[in-house]
Amino acid sequence: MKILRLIRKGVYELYAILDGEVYRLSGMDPIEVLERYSEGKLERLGERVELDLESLLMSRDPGYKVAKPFDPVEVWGAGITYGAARARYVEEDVAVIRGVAIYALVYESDRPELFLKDSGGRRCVAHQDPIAVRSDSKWTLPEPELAVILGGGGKILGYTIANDVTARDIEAENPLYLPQAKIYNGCCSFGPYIVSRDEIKDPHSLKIEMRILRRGRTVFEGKTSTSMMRKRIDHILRYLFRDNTIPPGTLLMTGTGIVPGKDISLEEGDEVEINIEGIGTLINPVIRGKSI
Ligand code: DO4
Ligand code: MG
Repeated sequence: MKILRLIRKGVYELYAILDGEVYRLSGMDPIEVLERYSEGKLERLGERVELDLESLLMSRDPGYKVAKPFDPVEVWGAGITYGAARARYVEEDVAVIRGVAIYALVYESDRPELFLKDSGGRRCVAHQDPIAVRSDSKWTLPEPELAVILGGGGKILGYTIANDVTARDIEAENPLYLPQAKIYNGCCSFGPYIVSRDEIKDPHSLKIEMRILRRGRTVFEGKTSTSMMRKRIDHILRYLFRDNTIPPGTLLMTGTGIVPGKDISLEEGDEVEINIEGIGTLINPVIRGKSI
């Protein structure tokens, strides 16, 4: 099952796509739907409707807007889970302290890097909404990541696409500036779909592709696979939940394996396109500075 949320006339509408049919689920919460579905207790799927979701996702229908598929209580990020991220941070001498590259250490250690990206999800935006470059950053990059939606008891309910947008210059200046590099208005996007857990046979074998478009021209493209993740999702989750009560309805981003260099930075007017096999495509325009 896939879940998609739209806004029509200012009101949220929740849709489920199952076996090629589209159903409108009135008045239901997306996490509750996923929980019930995972337990085989979603009795009725709601009324079947004829909707061209692909056109809606490209925002060609002015009557609808794509919303975040759910409102996360918390958003967490895992860092340096891919060798490509380790290599880039080491090559750029990020946070080398007394001769030790802390990003190489964290890649090799059992304990993952985990950071709180947002609480309440207000800084995160939906498909087709603008992500932001901080007004005081000259080098900001997108991070395309597989993200998991967590239910009660830490159960994985489904998967989505996330963009962990990061002010790389602020992050590189001093490791203690990480929260400012990671957390600001428009620092994250996710969606447009949630794909239920049963539809993703192996979350560790999904192709990920990202493109940055500038005035319609591709100025960066990269690809990876979740098979390149050094730390498995279950392993990251064990650390996330250790002595830490994580509420149902939390989003965990699992790290990036596509890490552009210093020759590219997001600019106002760019568009970032991320595709994850079996999940879909997340597209966001870029602006500089954002109020919410
Ligand atoms: O401190 C660095 C975080 C890196 C990150 O967000 C990632 O690897 O995805
Ligand atoms: Mg990241």
